[in-house]
Amino acid sequence: MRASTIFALASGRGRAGIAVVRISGPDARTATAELTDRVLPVRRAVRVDLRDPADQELLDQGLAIFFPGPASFTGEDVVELHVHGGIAVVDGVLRALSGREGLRLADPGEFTRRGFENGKLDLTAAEGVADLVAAETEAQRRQALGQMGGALAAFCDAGRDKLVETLAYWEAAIDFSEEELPPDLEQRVVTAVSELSAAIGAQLSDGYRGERLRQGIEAAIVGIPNAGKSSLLNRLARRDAAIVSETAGTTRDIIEVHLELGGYPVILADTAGLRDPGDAIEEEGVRRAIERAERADMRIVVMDGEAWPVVAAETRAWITADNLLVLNKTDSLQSTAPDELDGHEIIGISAKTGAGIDTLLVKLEQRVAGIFAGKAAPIVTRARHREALEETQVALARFLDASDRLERPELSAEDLRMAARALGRITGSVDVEDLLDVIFADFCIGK
Ligand SMILES: Nc1nc2c(ncn2[C@@H]2O[C@H](COP(=O)(O)OP(=O)(O)OP(=O)(O)O)[C@@H](O)[C@H]2O)c(=O)[nH]1
Ligand SMILES: [Mg+2]
Repeated sequence: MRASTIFALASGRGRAGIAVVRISGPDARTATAELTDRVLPVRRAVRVDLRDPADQELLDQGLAIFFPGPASFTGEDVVELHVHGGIAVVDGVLRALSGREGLRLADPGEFTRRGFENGKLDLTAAEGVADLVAAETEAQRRQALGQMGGALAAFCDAGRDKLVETLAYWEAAIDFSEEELPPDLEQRVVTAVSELSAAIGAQLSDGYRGERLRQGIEAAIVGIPNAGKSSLLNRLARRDAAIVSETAGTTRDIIEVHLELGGYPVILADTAGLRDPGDAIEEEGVRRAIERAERADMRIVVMDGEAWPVVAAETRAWITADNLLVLNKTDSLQSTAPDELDGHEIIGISAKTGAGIDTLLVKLEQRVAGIFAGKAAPIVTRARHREALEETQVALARFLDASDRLERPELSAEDLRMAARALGRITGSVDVEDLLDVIFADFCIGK
């Protein structure tokens, strides 16, 4: 069946200097010819008048570039139209294209998916493209580029090659009688499998840094009502994201803002004040607050300076070396500002005046950087990778744990085969059809 030709706006929607419309498929060049009245040269930008083929109305003057397949992003013939980035211009061009026979609007991620299906990039690189487009901070960009560049794929491919080679040795044990076998065959295979298992184990024990970086590090603000948690969130976010009021128990839901701290993405959550709830809604708010604080990577415990030196029992439970202790409302403190509590440092701030916020930011940045600093860049960036590596580990362990493996070499060979398949699924080199819809649905249209 002849593949359909797809098109979409590849740049962001809205008003901009330039917008890029991408067309991919067998009719890309001819469809463009109908709009521009010229056959595009190969891989050279040319100035074109774009006209609606229906009535020859001028839509825009722009640039067109033709990338013949297979040396293109999708592996198919691709045309890029660079037009003025106005909503009416883009709509006009898309409408003119949609009127062409054999052309249709692309699904989310369809360009990259075609690239994958045509062998232009493996699954991990495709995910890297999506992550790069979504990257909001330097560290995320670096990680996405690493994955696009094949950091994870290289690890999986090397592991898989090693397994295939080992499997060939092992299958010799099936085909030959015990006397004919080299005496160290079993040992060699066991050593190779152990080494691979150790290498995967090292990647899995990465503290989930890759996933945390991709999604953002979670930080939660906790404390009793009226301590000034929402005021602090607004201060750090530099906008009025949460409602602040003198009524204790104002915040009920979790309110999230995205921050960049020292190049790392942080999702900061404001939570309901901890106390004996007055009603069912507050009860649910407190439950959510505790749940979020427990699962967060970092916690900022806010104490009320107006109550100092009294620290509420609800707050006491969170005073640990792991958490950042903040005393708010230092502007209305009755006594001198304390610098520690139970041996833990206290950072004095005023969410109202902004005093101490810079110090708090430095401490936060140190903590965030501490999660990543000095460690090799993680290559596992999604739950999908982790699950497949864990599955590989389980199969390898089954092989290593079977002391009777030489008596039943076929079963043990199957363990190695399963491990190789699980590794292969990460890059998409084996049976992934069922995964593709899920992975590419993550993309935006035009990618
Ligand atoms: N003087 C002073 N007042 C503050 C400061 N920070 C917050 N407040 C006031 O304290 C009150 C409570 O502030 P919120 O930020 O709503 O407190 P909260 O911890 O979010 O309270 P709940 O949502 O009820 O848990 C408001 O009246 C704020 O204006 C501060 O640094 N100094
Ligand atoms: Mg609040």
